[in-house]
Amino acid sequence: MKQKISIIGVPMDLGQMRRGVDMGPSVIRYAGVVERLEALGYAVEDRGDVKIGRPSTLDVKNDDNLKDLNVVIEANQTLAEEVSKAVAEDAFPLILGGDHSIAIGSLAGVADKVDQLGVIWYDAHGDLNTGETSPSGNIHGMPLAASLGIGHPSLTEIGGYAPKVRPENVVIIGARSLDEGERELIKEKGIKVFTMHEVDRLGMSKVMEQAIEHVTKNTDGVHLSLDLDALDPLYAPGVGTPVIGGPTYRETHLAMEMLAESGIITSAEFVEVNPILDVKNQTAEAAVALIGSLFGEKLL
Ligand code: HAR
Ligand code: MN
Ligand code: MN
Ligand code: MN
Repeated sequence: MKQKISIIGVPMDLGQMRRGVDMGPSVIRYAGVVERLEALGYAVEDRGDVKIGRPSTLDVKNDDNLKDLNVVIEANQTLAEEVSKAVAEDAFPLILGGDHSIAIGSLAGVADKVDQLGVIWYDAHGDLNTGETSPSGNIHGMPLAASLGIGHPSLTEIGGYAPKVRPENVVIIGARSLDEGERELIKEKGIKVFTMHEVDRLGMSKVMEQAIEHVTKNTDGVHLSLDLDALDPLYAPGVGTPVIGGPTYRETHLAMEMLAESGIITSAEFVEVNPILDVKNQTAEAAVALIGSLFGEKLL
């Protein structure tokens, strides 16, 4: 019997400034995610969407450079509880965003159930900012830092504990837009990063071999956090912060296929799909196709 997959939607768009990414879970569902997984023989349970509050006019930007902090905290707290329930039922949590700020809640929900959690962060960005280093105040640029226990306590303590993950158990793949404070943090903590330079130089196959080895060394579960803006905007135009020069659709499929073969992934999220910015739904469709590969779909 294959493991049950629990889908959790998180229609969050307040971690950044481009409206519309709150429709991400909905378009990923319309693109057929449940049917795709069922066709692979999985039992799929859709747990619906986490409720997202509306910001008060007093809460747009606070003194800590953390936009819409209260709504983001509240949603992530609820998400952590939902993910935790799925894990308690031995289901595989598959979280659909929403902007990347929701990774804080996803990781809070999975990390307390495993001793040491590994994380693969597939993203054009590092998401390693804090209120102090962020050029934007957008919390979707901070979730990896928060999960490492770095940043404002109201973010690092979501789920009631910190940190969720240790720097040596994290690998970032596809990075090509890093802020100064993020670079410093990467060096200080010794975080393993395969930037686009390494992807170009080694090829995705070698990158994934090395990433899988790194992230499984001292861990007993691995979370995949896939930001669709990791892909080159040619293949995933429907994202709020596109950065030219990313991995192709096929390279990203290869990455997912290698993760499927390795069998290491124990939870995953697909974030930042914004249908308002998309072209003929191709970013949502890419997300669903990549989810298929992650769960073992083969070309032949
Ligand atoms: N690094 C920039 C910031 O912190 C841009 C972050 C864009 N982030 C995402 N998530 N789309 O990866 O504001
Ligand atoms: Mn991101
Ligand atoms: Mn733990
Ligand atoms: Mn990104």
